[in-house]
Amino acid sequence: MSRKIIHCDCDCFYAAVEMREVPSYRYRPIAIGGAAHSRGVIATCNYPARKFGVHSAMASAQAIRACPELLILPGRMALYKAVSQQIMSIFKRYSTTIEPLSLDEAFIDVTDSPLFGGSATLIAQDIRSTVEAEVGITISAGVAPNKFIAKVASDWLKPNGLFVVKPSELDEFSARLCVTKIPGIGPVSAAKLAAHGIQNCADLRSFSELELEQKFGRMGQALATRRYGEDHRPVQTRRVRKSVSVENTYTQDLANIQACSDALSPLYTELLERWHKLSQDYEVAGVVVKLKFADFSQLTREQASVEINLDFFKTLLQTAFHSGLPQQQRQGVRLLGMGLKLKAPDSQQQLRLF
Ligand code: TTP
Ligand code: MG
Repeated sequence: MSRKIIHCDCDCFYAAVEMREVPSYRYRPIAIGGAAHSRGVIATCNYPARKFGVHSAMASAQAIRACPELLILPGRMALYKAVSQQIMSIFKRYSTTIEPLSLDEAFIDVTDSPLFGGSATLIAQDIRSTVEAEVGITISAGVAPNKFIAKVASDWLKPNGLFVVKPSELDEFSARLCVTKIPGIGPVSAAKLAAHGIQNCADLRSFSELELEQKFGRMGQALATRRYGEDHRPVQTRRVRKSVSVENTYTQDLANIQACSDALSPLYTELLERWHKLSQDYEVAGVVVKLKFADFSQLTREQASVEINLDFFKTLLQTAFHSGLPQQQRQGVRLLGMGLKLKAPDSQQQLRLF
């Protein structure tokens, strides 16, 4: 059975909200992020700023070098959350099967919708114009028979675009897709694939499923399905969290392992607060630490665990710190993160309890 999925993603979301509040910002490069002098990072920027090469996750100092007239605003999370809720409530007028992915992004399943004669394209167009009229920001949408291609499609004509991939176009459209469009294929995996002469989904099709699995392990399975533009995952109304984490970028690098270890304690308090909000619905499956060094290289280490304890994190941090390159250690640590891997409670066990 073919589904009708719409993926909606707001254009430069935080920046769009700021431009709505102050219309003159539309005509100049703006970004939301931490200040350059306190080693902040860009969360997002408007499209005029993108012309200069400014982008999410770039150091603010580097962004200012690329675009000296860039105005960096500190960001107003409470406002962005309120706008997000307003947008999600508009989505709910069109379907009850909605899966929010972040504040500015959601999948909407309209397979059984009677609206607009059942045309997902017309529904998507109506969602876009309603959000623009009622909220004052633009969104891009992708329409496709599944989540994978709908998400690729929403990005296709960004900003303020609508792109539709019909079931009959799925095969041809996906053949041209670069492998990096497949979720989970980052630069490292892409390089590995390129070494086998694989750039796009059409290239992947000349291998058998078995060959893909032999060559690329678990990633091979995903490649085998996605290369034909297929994705059988349903739109999931209730978001299942896989992890919860907190992190901090320090104004001055943490010089040694002792400084890092001391810095874990306040992070741990914050993590526990977040965990307590989730603990009714989840169990702990593991602990994770993340380190970003002064040269921006980063590493994460995780360990299976059903308990949470600050000492677990300290031990794991020791291992992570000492597995960093000696040169990175000398340069110090600019960011520390800690998190928990989560799993849904074991339903069998719950049954046994009752
Ligand atoms: P995105 O949808 O990835 O980006 P965007 O909406 O700003 O721009 P685009 O038009 O390309 O969709 O993320 C949504 C918001 O999440 C973004 O406005 C700010 C925040 N964000 C961060 O804080 N850090 C990040 O690294 C990214 C990618 C996003
Ligand atoms: Mg967006």
